[in-house]
Amino acid sequence: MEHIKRFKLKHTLISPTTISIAGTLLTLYFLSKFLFSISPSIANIITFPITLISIIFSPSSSTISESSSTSIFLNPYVPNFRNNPGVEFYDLANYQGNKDGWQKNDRILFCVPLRDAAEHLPMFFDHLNKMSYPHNSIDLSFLVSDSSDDTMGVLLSNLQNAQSQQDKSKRFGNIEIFEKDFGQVIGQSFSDRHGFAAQGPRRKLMARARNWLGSVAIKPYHSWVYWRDVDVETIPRTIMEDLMHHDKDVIVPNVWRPLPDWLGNIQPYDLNSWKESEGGLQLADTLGEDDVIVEGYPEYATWRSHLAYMRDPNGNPEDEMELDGIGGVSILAKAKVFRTGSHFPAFSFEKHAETEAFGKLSRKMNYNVIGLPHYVIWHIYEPSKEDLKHMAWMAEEEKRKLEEEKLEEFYDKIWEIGFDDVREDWETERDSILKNIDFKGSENDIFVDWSDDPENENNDKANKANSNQNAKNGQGNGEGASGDNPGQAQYPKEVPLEFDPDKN
Ligand SMILES: Nc1nc2c(ncn2[C@@H]2O[C@H](COP(=O)(O)OP(=O)(O)O)[C@@H](O)[C@H]2O)c(=O)[nH]1
Ligand SMILES: [Mg+2]
Repeated sequence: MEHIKRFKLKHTLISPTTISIAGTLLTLYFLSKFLFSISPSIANIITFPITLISIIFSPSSSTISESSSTSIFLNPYVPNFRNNPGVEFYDLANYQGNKDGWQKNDRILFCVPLRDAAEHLPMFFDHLNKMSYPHNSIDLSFLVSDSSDDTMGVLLSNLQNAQSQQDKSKRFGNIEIFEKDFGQVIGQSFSDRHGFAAQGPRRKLMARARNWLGSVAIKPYHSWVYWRDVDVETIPRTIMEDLMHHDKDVIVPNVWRPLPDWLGNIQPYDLNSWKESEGGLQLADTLGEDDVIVEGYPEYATWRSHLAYMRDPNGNPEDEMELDGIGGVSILAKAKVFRTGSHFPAFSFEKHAETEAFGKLSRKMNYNVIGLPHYVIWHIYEPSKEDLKHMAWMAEEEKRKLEEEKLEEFYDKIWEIGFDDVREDWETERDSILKNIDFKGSENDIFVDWSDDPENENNDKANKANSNQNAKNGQGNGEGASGDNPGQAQYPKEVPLEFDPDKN
């Protein structure tokens, strides 16, 4: 692990014992300037020993920024603390934040608040390890609060992996972990966190957590402070440089989230980045002293322009938009913003709290607060309670359909095995079968000749008996008894009604 002492910058260059050397150097310097105006090549020969000596005398030359490395000549007096062990000296002018900080060794304090974040940490570290900003110049600071999962354990093992990488340039700078519970009782599920009533208290508590973290972690040698939530799914590896080169006091990207297909694919996520509106100001006037406006809820119609909705997928990622309130998923700020007193209000500041109030407060302190409408990072998708219900219903539907399909398949098999499909045969045989049918039907009597039956005699008797009976009942003569069963009345008299060839 890199050690912070490495970055204590020049403060012992001129002492009583070195005063004569410094005097000589200064003389040589002015001489070289003079010579340079006459002949640059002669001047280079003279200035080379000066450069060499200043490198040797500087205890941390590798980390001195461009502006500071020349300050020996611009600011000759630097107090000497060599004989005061434990005293550190920082010229804070050297940590203002350069727009090309990755080339100037600007140190970034990277702050991450964590709660029940174990499941997200591997993804988070994956992004972290891929970042292009020089890792040695990034100091990581975590605050773990109110967690019921193994956030701390997972954090430690991921840090261990990161800091034991063979390639030392991949290791991060100083790392600090703070632990403090704030008694957060609002659950960490999507619906718990995003219920309307939860917003005010939750935002105020988160503000306290951020302030604790930021205030204990920031060191004089930090030029930038970057705030990042753990649950970002997709983010460019150049995020630091992409934000930094805009050279703004406070800057945020646009934050969207992916959605499952059935919900429409993608959606703006962070509605906390916005530009103030007349409607918002009027609403604020109607609210109580401690109230906190939160965006995205019908209870508070503000009619503000949200950074999220300004996005054009084909828009220029460099485009900037002035903001008043900002979200906290990914904020890059110059360290001086915090040093001069801006912070995350844990109370209602202009009817806002936490990151939105940080934006407003920073504006009030004349810092510029900027959003990038077409430069997008992607928060994870977490299903709400409604989404979970719908997903459960979809899963049931899918199961039901599968069972239905299986059943259909089964019936198809039974049909194939159990029945011959004779529909085609019927088409060809129908005509020859039907040709023997007497379509005139009941108009003609059908005579059955039983004369060659050996039991003819018995049948004859039976026929006669039946005929007599039928005559008595009025059947068989076409009159019909009730009219309910006209077909029966048209059987020929010779055929017994209940004739059964097996019995007779
Ligand atoms: N220290 C601390 N971190 C928290 C707390 N609540 C959330 N976080 C972390 O703060 C970041 C943002 O929280 P999150 O719940 O994702 O916010 P949302 O996406 O705006 O709903 C994440 O990294 C969380 O792990 C808390 O009470 N204390
Ligand atoms: Mg989140």
